[in-house]
Amino acid sequence: MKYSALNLVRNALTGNRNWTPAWRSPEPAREYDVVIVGGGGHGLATAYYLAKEHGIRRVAVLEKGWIGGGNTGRNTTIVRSNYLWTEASLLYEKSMQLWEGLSQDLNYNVMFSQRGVYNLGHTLQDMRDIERRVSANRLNGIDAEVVTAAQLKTAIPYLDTSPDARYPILGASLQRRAGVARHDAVAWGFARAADSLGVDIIEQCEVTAIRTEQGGVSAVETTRGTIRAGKVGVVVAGNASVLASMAGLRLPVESHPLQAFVSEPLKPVLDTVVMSNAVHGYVSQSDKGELVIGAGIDAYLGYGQRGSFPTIEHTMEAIITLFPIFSRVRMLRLWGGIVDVCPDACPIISKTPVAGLYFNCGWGTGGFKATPGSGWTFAHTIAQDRPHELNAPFDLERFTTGALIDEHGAAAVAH
Ligand code: FAD
Ligand code: PYC
Repeated sequence: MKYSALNLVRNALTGNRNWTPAWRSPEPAREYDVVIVGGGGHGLATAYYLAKEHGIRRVAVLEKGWIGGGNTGRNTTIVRSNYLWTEASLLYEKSMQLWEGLSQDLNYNVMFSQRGVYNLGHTLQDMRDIERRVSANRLNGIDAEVVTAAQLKTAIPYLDTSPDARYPILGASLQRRAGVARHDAVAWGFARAADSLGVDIIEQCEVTAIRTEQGGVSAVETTRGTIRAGKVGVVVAGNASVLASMAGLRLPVESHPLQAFVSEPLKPVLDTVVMSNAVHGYVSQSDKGELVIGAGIDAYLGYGQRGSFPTIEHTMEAIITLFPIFSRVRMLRLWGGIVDVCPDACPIISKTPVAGLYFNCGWGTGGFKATPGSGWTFAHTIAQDRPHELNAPFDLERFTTGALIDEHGAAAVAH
């Protein structure tokens, strides 16, 4: 179908009956070279890069609900690469570089907007940590700068930079290349591009068991029948432990709710992203005008995609502390996702003791920014049966060797 204004009107008036779907909806084949479990951004990106970079096209993405319906469609879309340790910085920076060409690569506008991300400092120790991280970022070739409270006052006029604020702002780190992207478009863009390379995207297809033969993966059982594959990549975020237990594995991962909120739409008031670890909240403004707000995880473990009232109150208090002007804004809706948290606040992109079974999880509160880089490195790991040098440090092995990469300080959203 041609994309003309007339077609747009016709489709709107006919309930989109004749709209050509952007990807096929095939019946699952009996066998694939690779099965990816989880149709979030990471799973779809993995399938895309398997086909594009490694020529592996007999690939299925199995999604129990609808693609992007998990954390991918529930996150607050912040993209940055300013992590402390070299291992993490390089991984997230690979992702940043892919983001910078993603709309062109997928031929789909993912609305990547490099509007900058500020991480505020409220104490002398915050400022020392900021300076240390900025230096570490620069040594890794990542753009980062320290800005003063006076610069913040000019750049973000509604931010309360007064010295008598409850948590006075002493300065911030700024990554100018950081920003936001449109989360749904990321899922749809990867889905459409993967589909066009022959990947089968199968929604409403829950994996209920993982079968092994002679120490290697052989098939998955699903609500739509048995699907055989010699390689299975599992990318199910908050459900990672559940899938791991199907293969007799235990992961060092806990699942927590993480909430987000949007306000009623406003005229443009905030053209960047502001995060504060100490006050503990963050806010940006979407292209529709809504304030997009979040804070940290709900402390308890759970799989319900909702959080508790104390976290809602805490988040609102934080945002109003930072931006008193927002106290009169009405909130429109809130929701929760389930994030998978590792003890060192870093992900797992790894082979497992079961041959042909790979896990990608543990992104906690911060995996959206990693979507392209995660898919790119996971595809390499699956195709070559060995990690790429960028994800080798994120192997499961680190939990036995002790070579943890502690990124709690750079997580920005506590988890
Ligand atoms: P998901 O998108 O969750 O995809 C996993 C999929 O697996 C789901 O669709 C699920 O239905 C499917 N699945 C589960 N079990 C099965 C099964 N048995 N069979 C088949 N399919 C199954 N990160 C950032 O970088 N920036 C942010 O601003 C940010 N904000 C966030 C705000 C909130 C409220 C939340 C919840 C998360 C946020 N994150 C953020 C984290 C980010 O959303 C995630 O790390 C990332 O989206 C994970 O992507 P994914 O593809 O791995 O997971
Ligand atoms: O990791 O930058 C991040 C983030 C922002 C909001 C949630 N996670």
